[in-house]
Amino acid sequence: MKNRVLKKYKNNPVMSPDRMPIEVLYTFNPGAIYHNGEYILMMDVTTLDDIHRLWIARSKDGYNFTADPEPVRMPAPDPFHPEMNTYDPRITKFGDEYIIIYASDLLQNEARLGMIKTKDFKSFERICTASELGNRNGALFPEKYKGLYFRLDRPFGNELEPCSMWMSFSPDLVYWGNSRPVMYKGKPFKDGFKMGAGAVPIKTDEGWLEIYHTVSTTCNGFIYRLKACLLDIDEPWNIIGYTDFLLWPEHDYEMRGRVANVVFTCNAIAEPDGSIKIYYGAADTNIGLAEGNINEIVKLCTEGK
Ligand code: BMA
Repeated sequence: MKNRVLKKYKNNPVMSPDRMPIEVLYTFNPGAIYHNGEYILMMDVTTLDDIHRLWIARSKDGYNFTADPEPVRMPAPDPFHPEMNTYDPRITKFGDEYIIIYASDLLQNEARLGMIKTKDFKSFERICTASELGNRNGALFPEKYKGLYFRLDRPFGNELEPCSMWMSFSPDLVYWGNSRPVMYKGKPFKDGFKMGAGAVPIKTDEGWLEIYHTVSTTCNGFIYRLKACLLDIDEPWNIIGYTDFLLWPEHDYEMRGRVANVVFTCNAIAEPDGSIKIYYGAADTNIGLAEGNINEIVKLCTEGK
């Protein structure tokens, strides 16, 4: 691996269906955070009934994970949105709580943003369903903007059509609005048919660092790859820098599975030594780990703008 900014862990994947306590179809796209001496992966796990469930795996060292015996016990459903599939969770530490925004489907592609919270990753409480139909890739910032919660999100109509990354604001996590586009095809890229938030943004001296996915079209289907951008601290809907591709599918575990040619992230863990860990979904089937250095990624963003 030449001089890559994000280096894939040599023993990838760190999680795959064969390491689960029961037979499952896929393990992918985890939210991830370090809590109480443990790396927590909140994974998408597809069970044999083809339902996507949130399921936690834990690790002391960040490399060797053990899945819980059972999926997350979700709090009682929203009576107006009795979700079936739950996937792509993004975990934000806010005070002494963790707020999780995830895709909540009645059926595939009837997606809304679900929102739950926990203090211990054992019991979970529902906050609300935080969007109308047709929204995914919600990532809550870990602090408020001028007194308001704010998040990246991704409204879409038909998921086969182009869609982009937006930002919305809320006084209370329940009512969201003042929405605006952050990034779309042409702003600033020529490529990227679709794009959406990946990780919960990380605050740096230069701006909010966001690792996100872009989807390119080929004559043989989509390719999902990761890039990074920097968002202005004072006007966070403004992109002030961005990189080329940082992570792409190239190995068997990233190119064969439920959906081929996909690397996708819902997390980036900033370590105290300035390094970063990204637990990424690979071909919607496995979970890989890529590591890098935050300053190097920020530098690439500012050089690339
Ligand atoms: C996106 C989401 C992700 C998935 C990706 C590739 O739209 O549904 O969960 O990893 O497609 O299939």
